[in-house]
Amino acid sequence: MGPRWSEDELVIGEYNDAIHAEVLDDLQVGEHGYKYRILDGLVVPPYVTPSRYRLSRSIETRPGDLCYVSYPKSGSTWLSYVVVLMVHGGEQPEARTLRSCLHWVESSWTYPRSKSDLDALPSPRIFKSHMPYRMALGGDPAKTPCRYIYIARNPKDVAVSYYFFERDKSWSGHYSGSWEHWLQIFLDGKVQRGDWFEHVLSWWRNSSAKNILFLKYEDLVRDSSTSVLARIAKHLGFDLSEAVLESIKQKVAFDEMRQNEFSNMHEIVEFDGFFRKGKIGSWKDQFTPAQSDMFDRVYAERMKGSGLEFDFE
Ligand code: PPS
Repeated sequence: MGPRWSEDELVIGEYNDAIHAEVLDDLQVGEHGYKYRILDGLVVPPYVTPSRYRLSRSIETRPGDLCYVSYPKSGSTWLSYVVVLMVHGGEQPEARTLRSCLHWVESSWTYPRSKSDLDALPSPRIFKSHMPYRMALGGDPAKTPCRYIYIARNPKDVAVSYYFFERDKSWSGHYSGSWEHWLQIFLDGKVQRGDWFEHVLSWWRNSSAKNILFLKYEDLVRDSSTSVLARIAKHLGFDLSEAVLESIKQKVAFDEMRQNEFSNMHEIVEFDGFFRKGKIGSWKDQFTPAQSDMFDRVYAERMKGSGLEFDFE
């Protein structure tokens, strides 16, 4: 049985509390109008609702299931297109949009919305999540048959990308603060999906599990061959030729994805400018030298002993 919703139902208009927040009494409004709720101690967007979160936690994943995960603004959409193409042997599927090929269970904006919707989905089910490890889709990832890919990006570029994504946009609760303020709440772990360090390190510390692949956005950007794509294919259990990997690489290039109606998310009214720069180091256009020094100090302290490093340029 196929999905019970149409692609038209996946079109997203403006965010609306009454529809998307599902319950209103736990919504909070922080400084500069930043709207959120707290779930299990984590700051999440209003459209991540208690019932959807419970559903995503309770999924009993089955062999063949795939789940890609990231902190926001870390390259997850890019990765999602790679995964969808790999599932379809390197070809763009018949569907109208990339989003309709993915299941973002923790979000009230999307389908599927019930256990029976989930059960009815054909394999392989491709799940999206922005949760830290302890709140992952499907329970404790290392103990499930699902194959997870976590993609992480250097936090200076994440902070900047996130600022432009959230600023004045209705789905985030109309955040209207300055960059300086945003940087502070980002470092304080008060933005939606919480503390970047905790999020990334939670998956990093569990990445020796054989069903978890930990990737970096920068490695994907810098990959002049197809070696990162080959690692992804191997992890997902797909035997793809060099020619197929090469064609995937071309399809997921920044300009290609931005122009392609299938992948550019034109169907989401508020996502204008989603494909912003797609580079390593665009933080340099935004951070002052003092902000950069302050960030570097926090970064050194929080990452100490983790064994995880990022390229910032
Ligand atoms: S979201 O909304 O949290 O799911 O965002 P996410 O997709 O994780 O990250 C968005 C950033 O990824 C950039 N992007 C790409 N970079 C390189 N190549 C490709 N194909 C690509 N597609 C998306 C996107 O431009 C955002 O980064 P910034 O720095 O804002 O440009």
